[in-house]
Amino acid sequence: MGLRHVKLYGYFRSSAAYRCRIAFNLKGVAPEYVPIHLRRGDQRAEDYLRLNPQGLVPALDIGGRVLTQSLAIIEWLDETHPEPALLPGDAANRADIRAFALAIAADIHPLNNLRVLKYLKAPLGHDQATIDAWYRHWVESGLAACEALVTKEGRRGPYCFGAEPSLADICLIPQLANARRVDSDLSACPTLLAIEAQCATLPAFADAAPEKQPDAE
Ligand SMILES: N[C@@H](CCC(=O)N[C@@H](CS)C(=O)NCC(=O)O)C(=O)O
Repeated sequence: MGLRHVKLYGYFRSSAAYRCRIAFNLKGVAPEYVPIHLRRGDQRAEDYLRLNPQGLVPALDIGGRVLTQSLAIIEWLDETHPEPALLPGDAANRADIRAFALAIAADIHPLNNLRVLKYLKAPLGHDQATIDAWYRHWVESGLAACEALVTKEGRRGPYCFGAEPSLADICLIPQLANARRVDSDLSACPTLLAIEAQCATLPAFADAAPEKQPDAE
């Protein structure tokens, strides 16, 4: 089902936009997709900065009003389209899901974002091997902690926190895709990899993959 007047600004390889694509697919609604070419620097163009002064994707134009930050966009979607719930369960379960999502979105992802990696190269002058080591370090240690979060109190699978995919799975799958791009060692994360295999069986996840997007290169 199309979502009239709603536009999602993203980039095929952006894991934050990928989170939003999965969430929209799970809800069965499709905003118009507007690609912003991050490698070319389109996120810093004046027109785009008017939409998102942070110069980051995603942004969601809901008709004259623009929402930013993937988790805020997904919570807006969950509140306006309650089924299926992306934050299911009781208050403690929802806190677990939010904590896992933030462990990725607030603690892992920002350290490996494009603008941070570019800054390490210039002006700081690090070579590509050092930058890749930085990336792998934060993603491997961060995901090992996420593995502990989903196993800490007796696991209720097959998804991160129960029988249905939630905001936690929505954040996990794009972060694993990022980790693979720099050949990270994921051997400390067998449960996360099993969750990934489970998510891959759902078209909502499979159709949101970077290589399936119209701007994929
Ligand atoms: N916390 C933000 C992160 C957004 C973000 O960092 N987006 C990246 C792509 S995944 C971006 O636009 N990077 C552009 C740049 O670094 O110049 C969110 O969840 O939406």
